[in-house]
Amino acid sequence: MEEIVDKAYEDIKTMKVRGALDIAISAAETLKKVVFSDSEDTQELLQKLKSSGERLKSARPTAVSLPNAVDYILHLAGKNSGLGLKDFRGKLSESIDGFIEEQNQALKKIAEIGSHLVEDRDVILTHCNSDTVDMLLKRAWDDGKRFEVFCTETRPRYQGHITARELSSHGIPTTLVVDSAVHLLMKEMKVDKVVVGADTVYANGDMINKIGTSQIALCAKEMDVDFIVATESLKLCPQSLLGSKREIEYRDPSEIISPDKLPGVKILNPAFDITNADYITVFVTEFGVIPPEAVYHLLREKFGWELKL
Ligand code: RUB
Repeated sequence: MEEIVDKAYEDIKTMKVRGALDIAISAAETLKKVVFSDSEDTQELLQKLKSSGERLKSARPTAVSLPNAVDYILHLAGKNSGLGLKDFRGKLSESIDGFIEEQNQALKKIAEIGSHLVEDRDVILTHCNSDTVDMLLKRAWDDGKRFEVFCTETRPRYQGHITARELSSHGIPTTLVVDSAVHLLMKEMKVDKVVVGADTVYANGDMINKIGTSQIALCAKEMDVDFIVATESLKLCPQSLLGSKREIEYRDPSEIISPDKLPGVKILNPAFDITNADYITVFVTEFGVIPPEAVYHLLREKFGWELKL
């Protein structure tokens, strides 16, 4: 059992599994495996689920989808802790399947809703790689919209290459640019919309996404370009209602350059940044298109169970 959890932890930490939605689903799948690990009784299994969940949560600190997925599953486990081992396993594994299915449905719904925001001849800019954004753009293309997309390469891990490959192989005209080309591009290529994903969305409508996102939002604001965030409600941060700290992951400097190549130079590698709500036009969620001011209400509705803890 420990090996399964260790492997999932490593895969998330080393970004073999990456993207806020995928890491949440991977944690859920791992906990489902723990549900069927050797245990004497429900209480013992509950403890294993709790310790495995804590370990998985610590793999990456920024995307709230990860702790949300784990906390939700542990909440369900706690609710069913009065059941005998067999029933507990059956009930919890079914609920985990339900949770994963819900996320897949949310992804599809966002694509369906977000497709309406894309117009013919749009020039769209995206950053990093978001499954949610990819799905939305592919859906818009399948719905007959004809547009083009610029992808930033997204230093230092180049997730933009994944996006460019995905969209281009779907037939969408796609251009890759360096991250620092954004300001120029908005003017010269007349970008109509920025569409990005999210790792964490706060009660006040601020959001965290890949490093560089907030700079793009600043440019978009200056150029009067719509800044659209496609996000499942799983990325809403319930703790933000209680004033939680915002944690930005700093990754190993060697992802940027081998430190021996620059002796004496400190290298910083922040993986995410915070975009202020004022710079966001709308969020596209599975519940519809909402302005940043409406995030608070969605959060309260969705995470009622969490806030009672
Ligand atoms: C990925 C990233 C993505 C969000 C949303 O960062 O910032 O934009 O996670 O992705 P990393 P999705 O590559 O460091 O994980 O829509 O797939 O959840």
